[in-house]
Amino acid sequence: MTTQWWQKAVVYQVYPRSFQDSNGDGIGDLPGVTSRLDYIKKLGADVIWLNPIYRSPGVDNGYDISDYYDINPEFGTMADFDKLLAGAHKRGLKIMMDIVVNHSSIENKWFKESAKSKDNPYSDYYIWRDPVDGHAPNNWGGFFGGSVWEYVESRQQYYLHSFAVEQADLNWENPKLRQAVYDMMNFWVEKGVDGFRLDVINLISKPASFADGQPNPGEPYADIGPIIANGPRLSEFLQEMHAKVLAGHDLITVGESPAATVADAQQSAGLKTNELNMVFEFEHMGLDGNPAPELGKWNDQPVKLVDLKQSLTKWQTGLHGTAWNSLYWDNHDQPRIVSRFGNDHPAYRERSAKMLATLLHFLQGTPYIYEGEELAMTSAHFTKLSDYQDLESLNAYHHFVDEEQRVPAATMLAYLAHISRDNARTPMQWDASLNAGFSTGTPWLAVNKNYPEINAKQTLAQSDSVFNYYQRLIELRHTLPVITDGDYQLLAADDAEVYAYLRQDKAETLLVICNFTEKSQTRHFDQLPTDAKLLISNYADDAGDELRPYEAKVYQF
Ligand code: TEU
Ligand code: CA
Repeated sequence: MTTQWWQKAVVYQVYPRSFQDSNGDGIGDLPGVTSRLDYIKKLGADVIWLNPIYRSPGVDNGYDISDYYDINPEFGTMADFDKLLAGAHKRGLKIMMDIVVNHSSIENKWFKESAKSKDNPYSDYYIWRDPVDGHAPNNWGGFFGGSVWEYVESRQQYYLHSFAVEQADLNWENPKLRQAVYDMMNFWVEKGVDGFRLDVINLISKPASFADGQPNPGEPYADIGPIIANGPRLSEFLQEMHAKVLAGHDLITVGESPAATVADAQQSAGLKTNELNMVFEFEHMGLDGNPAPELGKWNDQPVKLVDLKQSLTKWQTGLHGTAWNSLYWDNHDQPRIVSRFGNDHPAYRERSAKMLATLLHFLQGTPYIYEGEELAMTSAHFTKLSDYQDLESLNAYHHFVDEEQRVPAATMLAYLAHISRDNARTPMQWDASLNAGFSTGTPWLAVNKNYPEINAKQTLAQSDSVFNYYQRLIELRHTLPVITDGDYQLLAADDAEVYAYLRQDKAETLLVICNFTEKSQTRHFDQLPTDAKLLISNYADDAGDELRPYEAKVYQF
């Protein structure tokens, strides 16, 4: 297969709520994004992924859509969207929409109709089941806690919701629902959007059997995630979506795929399977230590470098030549990477952020940069529960601390400060003025206190900035074919401090070396010829076999 444009592209993720407020209501909006297009262009990214901007009651910050054909009034109007799209296209930037079709809001017309009776045109748009012995149909528990079943009097039935009660799962077994989804996607394609990020798309095909699962330790519920991920008809549905929406358009597509294995991705993101271009896999996001399995994702443990190497290597070699990887450290669901895998102490923040960027941006795949990552913005590290807005964080705290007394409040707050989704949702830090230049009103989520030191204006004035480093990484991806096409070889798999790998094609080799610690390390690489060129580094000079704290360097030969 010849190289496709999206295989050389870099995507910049904009979380509209937190990017730029234009009217002082404390909520980022579409005119705000439009006013910052030049900034994204300056960075050098090719595509903007916009988190959901559709009409929504906002239970899960837009992942609960009540009208797929309309814009959330908090963000603006369809005219504002058209301006944003035109402004992006004028600058050679593409726009990728976030499509949420595993579930919709219960405020959606589809659901309101469906809930009315068992025989109306929408009755099979959702997953309804009769009670069993007066109870919910099974013991499945949702991503945001509690049962996945909610009873509705008018139908005397339960509907399934994998996430919040207000997010009802759509019934993909129903061909009419599928056609309605494709029609909606085609509406956006006709508008001229350039691609789709498909929210939890690998959960759409539910299993044939709705039998009980193995409950979690200490819980009445079994996690629905592994039960519904990569279901029996997923491939069939994606191929149908390809035929009815994607085929014949030169779009970029990425399917968010929790619990996907390499084999699943070879299918969903295969180079020849006619499904999606790539998937977001989660393995490297679940490696932080797990001190208490009964607390699910909640922890405050660092990741072990050897585990990270193993995981990334498995995906690099597993998909090479057969499918395509997406590369990410951060998004709106994860804490800030410099605080998680790097070191956000002022002495090491910029250096370790550049090191992490180096590691990721020389891998094979399409890199995603989450707003503020290019400034090495840090996790919010909130200290009080009242600082949080995210329903996943709040539900987990109430469940584990208040209801179950399974963990002391202070410990749970430490876990939230480490891994809560709100860590990355604080407003973009533009400058040192009021509210970091994000809004003249009160921001919907507190601005990180470090904004006077960490902000775009300050960064853009600095010649060796993290921003500037990302610019160079993007440029290198655009110009060096080996980054896109070369094969990958891990060096010293058991080294717990230094991550090193080779990228190689017929013409050249790159050796990438990253010191993950705040100590100097000495490493010698026999592969390195004496006349190799230092391509990029986060230090001003080269100390040879000595690797200084968080040093990253790439040789070309
Ligand atoms: O996320 C799905 C997902 O699997 C997780 O990242 C989830 O958000 C949670 O953090 C698990 O611990 C997607 C969206 O990215 C997320 O923002 C939505 O809340 C979710 O789907 C539901 O639409
Ligand atoms: Ca606003």
